This record gives sequence, C-alpha cells and structure tokens, in this order.
Amino acid sequence: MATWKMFMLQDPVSPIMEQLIMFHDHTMMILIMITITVMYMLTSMMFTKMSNRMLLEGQMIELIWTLMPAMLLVIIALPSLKILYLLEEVNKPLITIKVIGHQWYWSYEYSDFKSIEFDSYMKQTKSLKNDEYRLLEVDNRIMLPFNTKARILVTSEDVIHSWTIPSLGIKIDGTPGRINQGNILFMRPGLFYGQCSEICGANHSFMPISIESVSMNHFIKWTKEF
Ligand SMILES: *[C@@H]1O[C@H](CO)[C@@H](O)[C@H](O)[C@H]1NC(C)=O
Ligand SMILES: [Cu+2]
Repeated sequence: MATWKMFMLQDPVSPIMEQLIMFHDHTMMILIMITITVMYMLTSMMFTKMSNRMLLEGQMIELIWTLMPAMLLVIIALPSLKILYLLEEVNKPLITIKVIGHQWYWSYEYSDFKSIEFDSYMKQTKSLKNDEYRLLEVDNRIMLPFNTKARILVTSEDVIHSWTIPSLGIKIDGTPGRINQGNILFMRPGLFYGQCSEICGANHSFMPISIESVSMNHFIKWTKEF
C-alpha cells in the first residue's frame, strides 16, 4: 500500500502491473534524455559568442530532428499498445467476481458459488483494531486465491464509481447499465487496498476496497463460511 515518502508506484502484485511499471520507467528514461538534451542546447546557445545570421536552411540537421522524434514516438507507442491490449485480455478465468458500486459502499458476488454475496463498508475509525488502517479497512473483505486467473465484472447501481487496486494495476469504472470486465492474477499472498476513484458523492472518500490474496485451501475454506 501507499505510505509516507513514497513517490513511485506501489509494488506490483500482478504481471500487468509489472508491465506497467516497466513501461513507466522506459518512458521516463526517454523523457529525461530529451529534457537533458534540450537543456544543454538552450544553455549552450545562451552562452556562445558565435552566430550565423545568414543561415537559411540545413537539410541534414532538419532531417535528423524530424526523424528522431518520430522514431521516439514509435518506441513509446508500441509497448503502450501492447499493454493496452494485454489489459483487455481475459483468458479462461477460474473464478468470476461481480463488483457493484453503491453510494457509498461496494457489494460483491461470487457467481461460481451458490450464495456468496455481501456488502463491504468502510470500518469506522473508532471500531478499528490496533493494526488496521484508518479509511482503508472494510468490514467484509473480498478474497481470491493467488496464482489463479480471475475475472472481475464491475457495474454500479446509482452513479459512476471506479474500482481501483493500484498494486494490481486495475482501475475499472462502474457505470450504471454497463458491465466492464477486467482480470486479476495475484502472484503472491497478501492484503491489498484501493479506493473508489470516481467522485461519486458525499462519502466517496469513505468506500475503500480491501482484497486478500490467499492460498487455494484457505480460499475454499472461506467459501464454506457462507
Ligand atoms: C457519510 O457517512 C457518514 C458516516 O458513516 C454518515 O454519518 C453520513 O450520514 C454519510 N453522509 C451521507 C450524505 O449519507
Ligand atoms: Cu467514489
């Protein structure tokens, strides 16, 4: 989860988020390279005593500074498109979770099981235990087994919400009358937090998401509690 002094992305827990972080670093490197080059040119032009007032054109340099940015854009666009299509890819999931946004809580349904559906409200500050996070903990967490492909279907009952888990690289709008699909693949066990990411009303800041990644055995045991 995000804590103090963090200014980079959260640690990835799914292959998608790993890809996104690599793409971010790749693009940042190109950006820094361009910034340094432009800064160097600006400062050296400011301080040089040489000038060429009769200059009209320079075919070679114009060719280079037209082709170089075009090539850089392609080098950014190709991995970006790859990830864009990868995000949409849902390939034979084992489990499906339905996520429904409400003002102001989430409710979940596991349609592969007979009767797993529940609401998930934020825990009020005064009812938190010592090791729980304020404004992030919920009364009923969702659970998923790790190393297992899962699909999520997000929708809403009232206004637009957005179901977001940064460390999974997931942000899916819940729109009334529509179902948006996404996929989850946890690479390790753990507890991960997210928050609604579409301003949805007075208590928008108080409808967090808390998801637990557990072993398959633990997950099966959990499903039997319902
Ligand atoms: C927002 O949540 C608080 C605490 O649960 C509640 O007291 C308040 O009535 C809610 N606001 C609205 C507009 O429902
Ligand atoms: Cu919201």
